[in-house]
Amino acid sequence: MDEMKASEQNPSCFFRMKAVLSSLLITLLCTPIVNAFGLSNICYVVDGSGNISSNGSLIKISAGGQPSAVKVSDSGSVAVFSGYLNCFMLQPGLDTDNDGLPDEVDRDNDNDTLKDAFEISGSLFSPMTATNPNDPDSDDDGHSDGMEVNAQTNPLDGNVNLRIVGIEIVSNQVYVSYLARGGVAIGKTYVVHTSSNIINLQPSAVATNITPAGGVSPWHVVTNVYITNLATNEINRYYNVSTTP
Ligand SMILES: [Ca+2]
Ligand SMILES: [Ca+2]
Ligand SMILES: [Ca+2]
Ligand SMILES: [Ca+2]
Repeated sequence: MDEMKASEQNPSCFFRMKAVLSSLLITLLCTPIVNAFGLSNICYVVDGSGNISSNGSLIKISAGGQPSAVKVSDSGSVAVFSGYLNCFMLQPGLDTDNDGLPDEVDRDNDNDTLKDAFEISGSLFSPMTATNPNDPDSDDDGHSDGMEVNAQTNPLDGNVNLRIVGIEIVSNQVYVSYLARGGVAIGKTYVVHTSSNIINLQPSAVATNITPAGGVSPWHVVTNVYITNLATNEINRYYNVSTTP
């Protein structure tokens, strides 16, 4: 789409300038003009299942499950489809994640392990939640969009991610509190690991197949607590919480 724009702008610029400037000077002048306006706003319509319109064209959009209609152009005519419009900026030649692939050919602009198409559609989150294809951490909470897919935490809420929020010792018992997702079947269970040595960390699972209950729809955030007895003469112990799969 952007290469087409550049090729359309170059000839018009060339012919406009040809009468007064040499072709070499035209090239020098026109190239930065095209680049300066090369920042494109790419838009997709996303349907109720998180599917985006094919090849970026605004056609074949399912009407299922959408709250309102969006008018889009369909081969020159105007049609009404249901869905939501999602846009992001694409600058040809920019390599957002410095992996050697410019954004226009990189399927994962920001290297957060979520492909651009999934970020636009939001279909890997439940509920469906679009993220920024040009920002590896859309809510700036230190947990990448890809990590938040794995944990099924809200990628647009910087206060919520999978993390331990407290470790307390009360009456010879250890309370390990962590933010989790409860109440709904998301295909994830939680695992608590522990280790006595953070330098040579070799954690072992002490609790598996944890399925927290509760939380408020749609993200069902809960503070879950793992409780264990404090070992005799124990000085240091470290904990880690993860999801499976
Ligand atoms: Ca890249
Ligand atoms: Ca990405
Ligand atoms: Ca992202
Ligand atoms: Ca995040």
